[in-house]
Amino acid sequence: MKILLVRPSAVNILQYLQVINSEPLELEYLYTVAKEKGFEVLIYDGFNNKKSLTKTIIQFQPNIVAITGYITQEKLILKYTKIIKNINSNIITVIGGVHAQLNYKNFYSDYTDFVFRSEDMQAFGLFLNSFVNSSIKLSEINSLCWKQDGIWIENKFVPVNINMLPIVDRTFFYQNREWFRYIDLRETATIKTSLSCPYNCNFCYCKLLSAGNYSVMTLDKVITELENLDCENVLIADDIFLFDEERIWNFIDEIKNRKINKKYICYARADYIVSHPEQIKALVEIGFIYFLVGIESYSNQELNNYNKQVNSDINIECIRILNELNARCYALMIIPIDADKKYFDNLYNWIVRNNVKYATLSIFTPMPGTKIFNEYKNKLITDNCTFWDFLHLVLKPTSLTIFRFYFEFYKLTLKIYLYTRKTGIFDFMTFSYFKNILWKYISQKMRREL
Ligand code: B12
Ligand code: SF4
Repeated sequence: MKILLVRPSAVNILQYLQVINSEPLELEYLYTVAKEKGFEVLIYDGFNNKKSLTKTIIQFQPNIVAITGYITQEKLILKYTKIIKNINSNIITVIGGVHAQLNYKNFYSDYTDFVFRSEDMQAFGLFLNSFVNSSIKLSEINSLCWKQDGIWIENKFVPVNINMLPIVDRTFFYQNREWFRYIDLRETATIKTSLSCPYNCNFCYCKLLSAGNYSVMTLDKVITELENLDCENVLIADDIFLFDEERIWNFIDEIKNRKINKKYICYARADYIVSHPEQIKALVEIGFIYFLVGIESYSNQELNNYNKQVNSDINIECIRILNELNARCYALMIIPIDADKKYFDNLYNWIVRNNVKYATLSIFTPMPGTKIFNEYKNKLITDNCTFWDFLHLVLKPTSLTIFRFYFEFYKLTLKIYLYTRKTGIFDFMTFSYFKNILWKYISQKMRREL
């Protein structure tokens, strides 16, 4: 049996800029499981593959196509399933991934055969085996949604521990390593060492994954993965990597003992950084370079509204500590929907005053699956899933017109870009870089992607 694993193409121009282009680790986990079960497997990475999906299917002739994706790709995934069935109605279509986990019903369609609601790789293995071993019952597969006589059946969802993940087979990454970069860090691999997050910020989708069950990978497994990883730069894709003080000290010791020499990017909270300056110094010494910190806002009122449990003084101190260590504090900021012109100006002044050298702006966007989505669901001004990229308004701004809000948002984004440019991290974006990106964009559009 042949299995094709698909990450859909990027759906907006920003993605084409490829300032960040991440390894499709989720597909590599599926690949590992399918290979281990003895199937013939192929990864199709729509972000990067030059060939169209249609051509790939016709040539590879898979029996099963498993698709991952995020909210912005919801319609595209559904379109893929239709195309697949039109090519060959016998091909089995399976959908999974973070968006499907909490919004699985959105994928119930005539062209979808199965939807997975969990991270459980053993369940995926069992699912594949069920096609060659008739004693395996679909009803016994954790979190699987499947159709019986046209009716969708939802198996029980049992949250899993991250330690069930297999040692990932990175053949795909090694074959295509030049695709994957993190800003100025070329050839960046991804690892994931925890599921969900123990905090409770009310806008957050990530903490709801794995049914909100926070689990961490044993340090031994993490260190072995890093030791065997043939790549200098590593994105640690945990929602929060710095949580357990003792685990992080042990991590630092092990990296030193085993002489692992890499550069790291991780997500962290400002309060952890402020309360562990010595540990942060030690992390910087072993190669931590980017700290992606959910600063969210300069206003205490906003921070309270988000239940961030961090105040503005802590945020400022966090930026100071990281600057002093010459680490890069990437401030993740949310623009509230009631922002007026003064808010945008104040934010820029705050960024400059506090020497925030790196920042990204996200427009406040309630994510389907979160509690706050229900609060806002009647106020949405669009149902276009591609707008859920934090760069579009999905709610009507309350202090500015839509046009003026976008104007201020993109003006500030540009100002921050120009400010950050001085640090040199965007120096790789030369004229020929943009030329290549534009060419990739046009050629992908010309073959109409599919
Ligand atoms: C790294 C990252 C990226 C990378 C891309 C990574 C990638 N592999 O494609 C970059 C920086 C480019 C990116 C961009 C975006 N991202 Co992002 N990203 C992440 C982050 C931090 C980690 C993802 C990761 O690498 N996980 C590691 C893999 C191994 O874990 P996994 O995806 O959960 O996969 C496991 C299971 O889900 C399952 N699985 C996955 N797919 C499938 C498929 C099948 C068939 C099966 C059976 C199982 C299965 O198996 C895997 C192993 O257990 C997550 C946060 C998070 N908690 O997930 C946000 C996150 C996924 N991103 C998000 C969003 C919204 C975006 C953007 C749309 C907007 C933005 N500005 O960030 C863009 C759009 C990108 C696109 N696809 O078009 C949201 C998605 C929410 C949603 N409902 O879809 C998240 C959850 C963050 C958030 N703010 O809530 N992102
Ligand atoms: S700390 Fe970060 S990942 Fe955790 S709930 Fe808050 S925003 Fe989400």
